[in-house]
Amino acid sequence: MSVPELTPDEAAALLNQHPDWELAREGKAFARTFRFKDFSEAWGFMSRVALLAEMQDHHPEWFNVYNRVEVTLTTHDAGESGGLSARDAKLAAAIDGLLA
Ligand code: H2B
Repeated sequence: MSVPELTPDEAAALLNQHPDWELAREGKAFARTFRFKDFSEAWGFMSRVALLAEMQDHHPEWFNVYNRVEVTLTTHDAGESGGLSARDAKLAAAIDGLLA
């Protein structure tokens, strides 16, 4: 099912609200790198994000090496071949909320 993509203005506003994130993939994704004390803390974070993702039925792309977790949010169902949507904005806010 198609989901509306954020407009460039909406994407800029999202970035403004989340200065630790960046637009990626030519504005089609939202990305942040997290660093933790060690692998255990990184994995704990990933477990909590996984629960959020299941609750929201919206799932991150991510890459983990030891204490580093690179998170990329994009909506597969947005636009013609994926893009940023309100679902990404909601999950980014929830992820930031875990660390607040
Ligand atoms: N996650 C992401 N990142 N994008 C989606 O379009 C998406 C998802 N769609 N999680 C959901 C699941 C969809 O495939 C299921 C069937 O609801």
